[in-house]
Amino acid sequence: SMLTFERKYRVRGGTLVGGDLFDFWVGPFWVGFFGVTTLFFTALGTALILFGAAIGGTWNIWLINIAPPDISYGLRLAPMHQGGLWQVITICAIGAFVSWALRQWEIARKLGMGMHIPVAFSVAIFAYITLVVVRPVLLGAWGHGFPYGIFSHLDWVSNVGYQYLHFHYNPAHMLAVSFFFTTVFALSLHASLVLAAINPGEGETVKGAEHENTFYRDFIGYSIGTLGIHRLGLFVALSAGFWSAVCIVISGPFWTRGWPEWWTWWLKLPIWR
Ligand code: BCL
Ligand code: UQ1
Repeated sequence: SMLTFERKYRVRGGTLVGGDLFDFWVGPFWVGFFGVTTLFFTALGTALILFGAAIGGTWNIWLINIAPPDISYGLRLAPMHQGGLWQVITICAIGAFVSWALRQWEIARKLGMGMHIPVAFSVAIFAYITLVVVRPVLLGAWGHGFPYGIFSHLDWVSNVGYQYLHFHYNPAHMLAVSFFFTTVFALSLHASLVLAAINPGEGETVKGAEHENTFYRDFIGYSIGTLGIHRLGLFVALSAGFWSAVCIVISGPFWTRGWPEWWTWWLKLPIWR
């Protein structure tokens, strides 16, 4: 069944590819050309992950692992059982993620909205592609990609981290982590403020933007505003993803020694030397 407002928005158009061909709904879902490609890549990728698990010697969900090829394969295609599976799964993952972003783009066009959602999701895709394509290509081997598995990817993060002695000294990692924490902080401020405004005491009426602004002006002398907090939130969230991508792509391609050593120039500044 349809929600009351839904029929009004079921209008043709906005597609980037395929014209009217895939411009229809299945239940609540709009299909579109990229709905079909998302489904294709997701189904194929998931089937290959299941196949990889089946030949991997364990069905223990935590231990299932699909590893990239050995470094010795460089940037060539590897045999299926020696990392080729990881390569095809990576292609499927990128195909599915990019299809999903383009589907968001088409739906935003259809509804005459801004492109904030596809732009935001693209930053997450950018971080993923940096991990499994950009950095491996810069280092000359697909074997630098991370393995697909719950415990195995944790091991990869730890091993790669300690390869640079102390990853907390990576300046871009510092920024990424700080932006992640700031994002959580901003959302907790926003969520608690909105819930406080709409849950007044017994007998009081629901409060709106003026009360929200007044709370923060009384409290810290400044209110960023109801639109502003969402702009700030998107900025800090996308910055977290962006600096994550930077922190890993510079580890190896740009800096090969321990990250603590990178700070030598800083420690030698005349101010405190
Ligand atoms: Mg570190 C990376 C935080 C300690 C080594 N580290 C990261 C970053 C993040 C972080 C900044 C991972 C987020 C990211 O990439 O998002 N690290 C962090 C924190 C600490 C920390 C907070 C801490 O100590 C409190 N790190 C350490 C220690 C080192 C260390 C010191 C290990 C010993 N860290 C590393 C290494 C790496 C990180 C090595 C990285 O490679 C990683 C990084 O920056 O990667 C870029 C970006 C988001 C994504 C990549 C997700 C993409 C999602 C895609 C597009 C969509 C998925 C869809 C999904 C499949 C669909 C599911 C559907 C559902 C079923 C419905
Ligand atoms: C804020 O000022 C504001 O405007 C009224 C919101 O909108 C509802 C908020 O959610 C928050 C958290 C603030 C306060 C935030 C800062 C950065 C001063």
